[in-house]
Amino acid sequence: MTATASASAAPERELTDGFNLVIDALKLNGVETIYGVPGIPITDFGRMAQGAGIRVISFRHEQNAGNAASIAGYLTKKPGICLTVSAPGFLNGLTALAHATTNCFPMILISGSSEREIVDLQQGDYEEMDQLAIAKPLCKAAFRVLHAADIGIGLARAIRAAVSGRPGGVYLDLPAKLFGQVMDAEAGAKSLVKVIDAAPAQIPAPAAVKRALDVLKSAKRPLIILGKGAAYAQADDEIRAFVEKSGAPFLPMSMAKGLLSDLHPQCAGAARSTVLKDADVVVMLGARLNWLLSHGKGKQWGEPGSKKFIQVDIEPREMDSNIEIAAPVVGDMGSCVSALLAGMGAGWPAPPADWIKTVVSKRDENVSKMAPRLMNNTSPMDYHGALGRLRTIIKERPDAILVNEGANTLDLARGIIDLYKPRKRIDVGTWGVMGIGMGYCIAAAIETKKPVLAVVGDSAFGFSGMEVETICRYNLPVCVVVFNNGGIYRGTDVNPCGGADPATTVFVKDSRYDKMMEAFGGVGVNATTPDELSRAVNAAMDSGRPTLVNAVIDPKAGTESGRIGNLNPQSVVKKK
Ligand code: ADP
Ligand code: TPW
Ligand code: MG
Repeated sequence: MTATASASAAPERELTDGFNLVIDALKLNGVETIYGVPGIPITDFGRMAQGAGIRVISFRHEQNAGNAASIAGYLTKKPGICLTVSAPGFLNGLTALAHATTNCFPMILISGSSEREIVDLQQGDYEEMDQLAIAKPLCKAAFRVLHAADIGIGLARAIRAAVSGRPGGVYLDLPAKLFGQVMDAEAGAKSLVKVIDAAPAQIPAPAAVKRALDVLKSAKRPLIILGKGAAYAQADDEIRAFVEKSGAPFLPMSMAKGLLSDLHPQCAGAARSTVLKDADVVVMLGARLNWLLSHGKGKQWGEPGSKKFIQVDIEPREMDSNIEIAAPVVGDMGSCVSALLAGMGAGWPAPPADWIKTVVSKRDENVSKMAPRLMNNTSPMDYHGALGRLRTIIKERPDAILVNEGANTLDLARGIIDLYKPRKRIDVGTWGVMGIGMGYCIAAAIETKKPVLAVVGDSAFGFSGMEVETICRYNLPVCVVVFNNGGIYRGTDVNPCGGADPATTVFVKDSRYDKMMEAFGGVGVNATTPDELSRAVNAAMDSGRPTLVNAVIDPKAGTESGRIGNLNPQSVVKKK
């Protein structure tokens, strides 16, 4: 172009496009990390996002990226972002989106999609699928953006839907064509929306607070149950003050462990059966009366009608979901607990001393019964010997994040490993789903910048095991301990008809999962005794190097379905 020609041309308008607008919208709303898998139509988007300073973590499978995003949401109270390609990538991410919704974790699954015109006429586009329709029943909200000018609003809607009220998974569908749409840069910038107060406080009604305090005051044997909704809310100081002022024993659900230390004098974790059966007033803080609490009924809960429930939850429809709630308190945890505290005033009466004495003596009895089992150094290891060592390691490193999945590996670790600080334990959650392990490790390391210890069954590990490459690639401070008992629940099953095929629940004997980590440059250790296990994990936690310890567990040590064998239907009419 000559100087004359350029001087005479109309001044060029600056342009932007869908790629840039999505990135600008994410950055404007404080998104720092995206978890995903690249491919058409989002490869360039991932590159550009990285170029724009967003951390883009590339996984080996979308389900693990989605699980990472979901737990990032739980740990930070900001929606975790998962980015996938169309149809198959989207479907791989969908399990995690549904998991996030079920667990009340804020997450946004952003998927590229094919051309609407072709999809709707079912003309066979590349990776054709009506993704929006498929996502809808599995998440809290689902949106599609068709015009570049709507990207700002689309993302704002997704963020607000994910974190306000009861948090959950949100699907955001971005068709390939959208990314390439061009518009005037100034108009584009103006179209972006910064979400103000994405999760507004929800103040409980004073009458509801008073009703709850009246019920609590009437209690002779009060109990407080802390759930992961309470841990999520980050109202740690208020919750501690409320529990301490009430003087009631508390029982943490698994991911609420550490919200108040498991060694807190009021912790009744080791007296679970006693408190559930004998309490007369139960305060539920951010926990649902679902299968994990036997729906609030049955033998575990003592005589029918023997207790009254106070429930604090942000979701009004949670009340009376399984049984009658005598005092529903609807609002966000921080506001509700603060209102309860204020209403208690000074001089709130302590619960009757005999109740506290009963709970404490049961707890201490159970703890001392367990103690010797945790100190054994036998080989092959049993769960108690191995977990006893890991319990000490977490005690010495209360800031570490514990990731836990499996059956026996899960149930026994939950009971044995104490937690001391809020949101340090993340696990299989409401579904008891296998496969959260490595995705959770990666997000926990990235979001909290703290060392991560994963305690996972050999079966559980297999669902996300390939992500050890991701752990090595990003050089994350993650130590994975695979409890290798050679199978699902046990490693001893045999094929009932004696054929060449192995039993359905067993794996290759004497597998060496540690070699997987070595294959990608990390540290692998084979540990056959609790002492060896302890040395290897301590070294990993000190060095921060990606490590996998293959912990050889006695194949006979576990039980079928771990602690939930009662939910496992078994045929009584077995044919020969
Ligand atoms: P757990 O599995 O630990 O028992 P659940 O997942 O069953 O816990 O229950 C969590 C509950 O917490 C849900 O009913 C959810 O609506 C509620 N919740 C989530 N966030 C908040 C919040 N900020 N304030 C109050 N309740 C919340
Ligand atoms: C997505 C069913 C529950 S627990 C488990 C499976 C397959 C594995 C238990 O073996 P593991 O632990 O991990 O070796 P251990 O110590 O008892 O030997 N698919 C999904 N989720 C679930 N929950 C299952 C299957 C299951
Ligand atoms: Mg196993």
